[in-house]
Amino acid sequence: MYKNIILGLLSLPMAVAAQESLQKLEPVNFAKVSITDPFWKGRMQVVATNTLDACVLYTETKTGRIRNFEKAAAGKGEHEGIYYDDSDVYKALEAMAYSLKNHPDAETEKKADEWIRKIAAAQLPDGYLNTYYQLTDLTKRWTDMEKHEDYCAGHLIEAGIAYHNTTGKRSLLEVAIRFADHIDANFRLANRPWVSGHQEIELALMRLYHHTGARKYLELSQWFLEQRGHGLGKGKIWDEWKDPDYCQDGLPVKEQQEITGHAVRAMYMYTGAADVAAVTRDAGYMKAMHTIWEDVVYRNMYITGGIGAQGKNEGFGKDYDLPNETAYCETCASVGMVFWNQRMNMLSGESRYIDVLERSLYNAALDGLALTGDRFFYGNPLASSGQHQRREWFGTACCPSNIARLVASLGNYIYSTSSNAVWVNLYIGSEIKLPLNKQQVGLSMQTGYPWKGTTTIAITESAKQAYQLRLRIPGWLQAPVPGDLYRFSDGLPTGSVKLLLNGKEIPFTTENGYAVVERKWKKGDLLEINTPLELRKIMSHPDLKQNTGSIALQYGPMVYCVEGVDNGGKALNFIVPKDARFKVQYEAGKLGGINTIQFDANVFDVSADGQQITTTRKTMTAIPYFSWNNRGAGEMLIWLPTTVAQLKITP
Ligand code: FUB
Ligand code: ZN
Repeated sequence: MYKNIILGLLSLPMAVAAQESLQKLEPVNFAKVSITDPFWKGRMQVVATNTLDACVLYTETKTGRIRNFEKAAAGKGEHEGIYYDDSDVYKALEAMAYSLKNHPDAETEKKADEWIRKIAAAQLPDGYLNTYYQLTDLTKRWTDMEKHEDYCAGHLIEAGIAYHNTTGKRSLLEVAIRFADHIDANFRLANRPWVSGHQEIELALMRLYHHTGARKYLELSQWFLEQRGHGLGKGKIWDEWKDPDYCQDGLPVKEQQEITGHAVRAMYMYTGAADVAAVTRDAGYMKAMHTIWEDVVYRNMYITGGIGAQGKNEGFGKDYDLPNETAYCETCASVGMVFWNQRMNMLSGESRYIDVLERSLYNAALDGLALTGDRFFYGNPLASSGQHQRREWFGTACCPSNIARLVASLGNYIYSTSSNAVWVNLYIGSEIKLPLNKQQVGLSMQTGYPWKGTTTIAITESAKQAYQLRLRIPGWLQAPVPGDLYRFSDGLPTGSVKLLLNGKEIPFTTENGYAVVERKWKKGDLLEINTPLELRKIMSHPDLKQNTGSIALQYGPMVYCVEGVDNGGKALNFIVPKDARFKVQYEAGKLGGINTIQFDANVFDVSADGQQITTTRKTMTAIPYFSWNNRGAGEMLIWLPTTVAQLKITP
């Protein structure tokens, strides 16, 4: 029977998605983008090896995640771990799939195929698949909406699509489709209420809709969104915690105006809502998301692009309440920020969403991954007294495979297209060849980003007719982020972009934060984009009390921090004086090659008996935030005090 479902799907019109989609921009899939970038290529290599090795080790050997599938297939055995652990297997498979595209590797593919066989063997004949309920009490399945059955299904769907895309193998996709159909039949078609306690399935179903062209997945995704905000939730969140806002269920999605609750759940849900809106152009979703996005970025986002200030709900607290040392800023939430902001950019064509995406990507998200690729941060604080340390793995292990899948699929975020334009969103060295408006476009981008502001784009295919290149003008040339949560404190003029075509400066128009150049491009044309990188000092909105009297340093997209290891073991005992001079320099041998910032500081030392303070003028070194904690634990600070009132110094 199942084969028939697949054959049926195959015969569905694959063009449905394209016809229906009124989305402004189309993403260029990572599989069409070959990354050559010195900064990112190394990171992708490390993910393909060390990060995936860690995922395999902890998924298969050091924890029972794969054993759970073996036991479920055998129909006996005790469930090991936590009820959402299946999702980590799926996310690791998704990361493997992306990575196989960039770095083909027979061993990785063999391991993935082996896991997929075990997953498929565990699936029940009715399509249900969840090792927790299968190994505990199947009669209780679908009774607690918080128990992540649909969340795990969502990650299964994403993995199935990714693996199909990369390898052409359908087996995992088929498992995913069977589970999606099980959910559709038992909930949407059966008119049985279900409020997902941990959203994710909405965005996954939209991916399945685009992948298969089957409209029922769009309808199911929309159905999941529409379940929210009507008091239908049942299970721990609703009955025990009495906190529907925790999972964004306090109001119908279209009526929501404020960001609430768990940060990852929120990001995944709004990504799914944006995906639905891209197809349906539902004004309700678009209006709600616009308002909520402003609430996130204008009042609730860290300078690193991290979100979710509090550990107690793994999510949002009060407006402007952004503590630094206890900042939760879960890595997964930053991955979610990348997803959501990409979708908002696709809907609107506005560069400010990419500004936020870039900030989260280069700072809060990348901080989640050690330079070696085999240590991870779950939370990403903005200050440390030395208590923070990346770890090999976590009991709840959502973050490692999430950062792995993000880095491995980086190509998804660089370019997009509209009817007659290629949009360059991120400056990352890469090559693409793709069809655009009945012709073939080929681009080869080289860049010194994020350390230098010069990028060249060489045209590798001559055009038959003119088309546009739309080049994002980084928002950080004008302001740190959209809104007034942060602003430059140094009064310097804002930077501006210069474009040179074949060595000569050219005029350009600007639209929605993109420089637009239209031309009948010839093979060999060379477009140079100069985005001046300058050291900028940032201060916070006065209501953000935790940062009163402090400044942060930014250079290009990177936020900087002071780490003890570069500064005599201390990072919390100095102030930046008004007359401090700053110097930026590239240090090839440090932390894989980074720009460091040297600046003058007044350093305070307390004698061992606590009786005396000495003040010395010293040169301090700041490093890009993402690279801290790669040389052991120690003090770290992003918001640097400018007066002694902010100091907490100890002997
Ligand atoms: O519940 C699954 C994942 O575990 C969430 O996304 C994370 O925040 C962590 O709670
Ligand atoms: Zn996580």
